[in-house]
Amino acid sequence: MSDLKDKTVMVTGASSGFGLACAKSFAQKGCKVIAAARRKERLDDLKQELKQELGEDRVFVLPLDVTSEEQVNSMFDAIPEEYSKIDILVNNAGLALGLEPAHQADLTDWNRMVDTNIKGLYLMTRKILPGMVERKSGHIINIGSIAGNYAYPGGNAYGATKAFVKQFSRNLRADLLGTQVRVTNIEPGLAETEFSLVRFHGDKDKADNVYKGANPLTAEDIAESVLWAAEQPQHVNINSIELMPTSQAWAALAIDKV
Ligand code: NDP
Ligand code: 8X3
Repeated sequence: MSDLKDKTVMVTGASSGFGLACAKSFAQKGCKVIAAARRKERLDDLKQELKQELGEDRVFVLPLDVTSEEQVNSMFDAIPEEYSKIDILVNNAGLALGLEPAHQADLTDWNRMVDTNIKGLYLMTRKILPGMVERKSGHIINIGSIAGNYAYPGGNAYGATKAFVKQFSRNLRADLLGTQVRVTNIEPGLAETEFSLVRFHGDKDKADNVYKGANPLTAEDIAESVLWAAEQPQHVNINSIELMPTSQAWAALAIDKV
């Protein structure tokens, strides 16, 4: 196992769900964490909580909208020198919006998913990768989804953005051969976070209903798989991890009978 102590880890979407759990887990392992998201107050709370728990400050709060090329391009102006050599990037910021069939879906939702899950992820990667290649060390950990592997009704654009994440991760590996930079795609299934609340535009009853009785994965389960991939010895690259709750499995293909 590789020792993560004193590694610098940047986590996007650290204000909630998987990103929050990852930021905590990496800090608890002795890493310096750049916690990035749009909701700064939540990141400030995370910083304070970890400072109290660990007895030292290991979090740099970076307010960031990953869809903004300008913000991503200028982010190193705000990041202090001691956090500037990023060893691990967790590209986690992302969202699903809507579950309507394609012919009824809201185009604004589709645009936001593409901007965040695809463009945000590649902007972050393109910004941070050159430093990793130069240092001949680094790990990009993308948060994909089972939705990038299997189709489901209403998954339309969301699933397609996660299929991008899957193939982009593989293509990065192809480009990075010989650089020592590792790439992993984590592909979770049903996990209880604010994901459904966002997907259903704040409808809490609808969101709660997704998880009721389902015994879903937790954000901590995902953080554990992210950490496990990061802790592998340098000669081991975990290409992907697909995980689902035991309560989730495939169903038969649908047939429209007349
Ligand atoms: P949450 O809604 O709990 O967290 C999403 C995070 O993404 C928030 O911290 C949010 O922060 C951040 N985010 C969204 N848009 C932006 C943006 N433009 N710029 C920066 N940060 C942004 O959901 P999850 O933790 O569940 O989702 C995390 C990732 O996991 C997503 O990529 C999602 O697609 C994926 N996933 C989720 C699954 C699930 O069932 N929960 C399963 C498989 C994959 P803020 O709003 O403060 O900016
Ligand atoms: C989230 C998992 O199945 O709700 O990516 O799309 S799913």
